[in-house]
Amino acid sequence: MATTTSAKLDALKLRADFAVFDELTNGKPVAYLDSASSTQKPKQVLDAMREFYEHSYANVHRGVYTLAERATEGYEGAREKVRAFINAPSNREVIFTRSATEALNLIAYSWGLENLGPGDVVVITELEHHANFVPWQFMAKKTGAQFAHIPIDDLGELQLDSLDRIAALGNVKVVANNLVSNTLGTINPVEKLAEWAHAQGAIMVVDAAQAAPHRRIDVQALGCDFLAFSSHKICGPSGVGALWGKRELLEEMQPFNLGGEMIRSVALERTSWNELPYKFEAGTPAIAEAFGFGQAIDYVSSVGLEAIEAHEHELVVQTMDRLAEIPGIRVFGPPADRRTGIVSFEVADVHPHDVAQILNWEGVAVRAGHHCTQPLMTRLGVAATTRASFYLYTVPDDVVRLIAGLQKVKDTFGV
Ligand code: C6P
Repeated sequence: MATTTSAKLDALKLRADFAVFDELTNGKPVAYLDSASSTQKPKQVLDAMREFYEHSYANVHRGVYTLAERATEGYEGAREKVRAFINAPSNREVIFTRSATEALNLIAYSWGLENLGPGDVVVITELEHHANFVPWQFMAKKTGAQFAHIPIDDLGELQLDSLDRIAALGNVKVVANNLVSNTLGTINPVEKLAEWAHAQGAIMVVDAAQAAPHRRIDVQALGCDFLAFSSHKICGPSGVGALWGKRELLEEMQPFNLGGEMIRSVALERTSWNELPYKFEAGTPAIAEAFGFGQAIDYVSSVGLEAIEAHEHELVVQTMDRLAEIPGIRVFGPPADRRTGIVSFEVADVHPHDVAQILNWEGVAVRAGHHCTQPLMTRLGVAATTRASFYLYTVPDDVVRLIAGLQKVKDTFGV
């Protein structure tokens, strides 16, 4: 594995860290083009987790014995790695959750229930993942607030000239947007939206699930109030994610889950809450998984976020150039320089599930479906797309195999 941040990464060399690339699936090596859904895990992360489970495992924050202290150190050490990774001012502001989804629900419930009401406006976008759409839609309904969206243009980019119209609807209280769209790869102007949100007296919630693994994140530079992402999309284990929030907001919020660990004292008459971040971490957390999350952050940081971004950009250019040469293929979303390593497309007259099935026979793994973005599918006028997505271990040959597989799809269907 690379140990220094370099301008260019060597994906072929990095693949040695991932056992799956040495194996044959259905007689073929896998061209894994579904990293936006979840990434493969390097042996450095898996070995470290195994070592942790074998030699440093106990519950956290509860025991005074050595194993418990080691476990707590591993868990809290991971919190510090997450903090540094997103340049958060304090690790009290970093909360471990089960996932980005749980982090976004936490904000919608704990902040939304207390702060939204009739006359208020909740603003999301037309390209939100359901995880940052449904909780806000639900909370708007529950509190009587309006639910408004920022539309996109035909390239899948936000139409910011709609903001004045939205501001006229009422009291804008929250703006929730993904930094990178999981379906189109669009890089969204979150800094601008955060400025606008604050000018309205609103908070800015950033879903960074598809951004944090691929671009350097700095919550202070983004100017947001909350940011969420998951470990499993960044070479870490599933079952753990992170929520960052501004301390003053987190301090004011009610807890999301109730039970052990999140309390200061409990009596028959009254219960009081623990300090941050524990107020939001009820019960036994995903201890070794949080530790593994920290190890994954070390892994991708050692490769370098700039190198990952540049590598994926080259793959996107290669893919979009090749797809443009194939008649009957329509690529969705913006040009390569305004997207990350995600390419969604359709093959005329072939259902995306059939495309994915035939690609699978060729050993090419892609996702087909609505990608948990049904409002976006409606805007694009399709029920589903086929999506190829890249990461630090993707090589140009994977794209060559995707293109060859698509030719097979066209031959099979005679289109
Ligand atoms: N997107 C995809 O294939 P979880 O599942 O909680 O780790 O992440 C949810 C989520 C939130 N926001 C965005 C932008 C996402 O892309 C995702 C997960 C996967 O696109 C699975 S649906």
